[in-house]
Amino acid sequence: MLEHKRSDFPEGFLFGAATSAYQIEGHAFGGAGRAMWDDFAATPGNVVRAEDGARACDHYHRFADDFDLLKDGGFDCYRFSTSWARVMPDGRTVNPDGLDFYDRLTDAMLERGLKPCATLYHWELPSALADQGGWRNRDIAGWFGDFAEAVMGRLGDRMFSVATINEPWCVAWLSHFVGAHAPGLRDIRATARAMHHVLLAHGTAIERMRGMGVGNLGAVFNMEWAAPADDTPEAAEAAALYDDYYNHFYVSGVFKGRYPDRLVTALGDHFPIGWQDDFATITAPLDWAGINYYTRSLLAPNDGAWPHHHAVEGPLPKTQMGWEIYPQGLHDFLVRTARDYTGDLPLFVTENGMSNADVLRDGRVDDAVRIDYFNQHLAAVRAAIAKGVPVQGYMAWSLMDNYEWALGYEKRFGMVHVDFETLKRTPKASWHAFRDALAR
Ligand code: IFM
Repeated sequence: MLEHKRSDFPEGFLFGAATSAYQIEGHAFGGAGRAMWDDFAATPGNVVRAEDGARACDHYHRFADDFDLLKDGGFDCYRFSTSWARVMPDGRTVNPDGLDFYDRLTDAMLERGLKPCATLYHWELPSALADQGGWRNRDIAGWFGDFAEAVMGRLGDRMFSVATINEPWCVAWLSHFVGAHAPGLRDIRATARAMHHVLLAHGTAIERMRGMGVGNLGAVFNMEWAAPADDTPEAAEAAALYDDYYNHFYVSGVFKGRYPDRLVTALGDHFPIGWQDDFATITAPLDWAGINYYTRSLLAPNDGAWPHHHAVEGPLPKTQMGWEIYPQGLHDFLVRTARDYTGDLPLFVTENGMSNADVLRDGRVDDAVRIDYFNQHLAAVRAAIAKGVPVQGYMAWSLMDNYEWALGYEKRFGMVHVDFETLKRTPKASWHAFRDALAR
């Protein structure tokens, strides 16, 4: 059971669940174009068992039942994403079937009283655009603006909120520096360009949507608390650098119109020419900001190449991902983001949750550890609200088990269990716990 109930939160506080297109829809259905994740997964060694999102949860055909679960659970809103490769298979030309699908999805949400919270891009870049350099190519800002206009030209009148790009750190760093996500590059120059272009594309889309009269526009940042592994100055510096390139870079660009000094020093030679002139677009005013939060990292210095640090294993209990459970970080990010960047702007927790090796037994999944995780993180949200931080909603990741990118279907984040053979859905104890809490 959740220790919190709806009435513990301010009037109008929204509870929701989040998913993303490639992770649940079934990318093979409905005429979607090839996406860079199809290519990445087809490259041996990139994804566990080379699994891809071709079928995923088959949400494409089962969305009505999935939305019934949200409604029956008492959720207020649903955070979903619109696949670029589905709407524009070649990255530039609209596929009417793709827009029709999101139109049906929107109406099905509204019919059930669910507020649609769209995220335009959650990582399935059309392969045709990846072939032209993807996030390394400055033209992506205009391409993304066109995509935003196409999608919101059709859906914009019915969205509760619209976010641009999910988790810029993952789009840029994880995918171009670490190489763990598509397109799987390990290239500092590609990284710096992607870091800047992802923000330029964000701002361009905001300007275009604002021009069309679409309202309640925001951005979603993933944040990981960065702590020194010991109390040496070197560990403190390692954590500060990590904090800069993981957390500060994107919010600083969007809300302050500048990048942290450490990163300008380290990456300045690799940013695209004229990057200093783009902040008028990057800082396009927003109506809200979202934070995706899961864990923290402990950083220690090392003698290797820049960024001269490595993460060490922490002592706290861990999820199936090996991520430490550290709810204090969510509280601290909410407080810090409002204090240093967003002020009175509404904040939303747009993702929070844990993967667990859930087992379906006698038609039930007893995910007590996940309920405990939610309990701890909802307490962190309440503590931030008590300090005056304007948090207006919380969205659990995820509605259902789905494609966890390079880790395939092995890591289960859902409040609803999915049998990936039969695709049968079974609400877990955590879904029942939310249903109970949201009715109280
Ligand atoms: O599954 C992902 C999601 O796509 C983005 N945020 C983190 C989740 C868990 O890793």
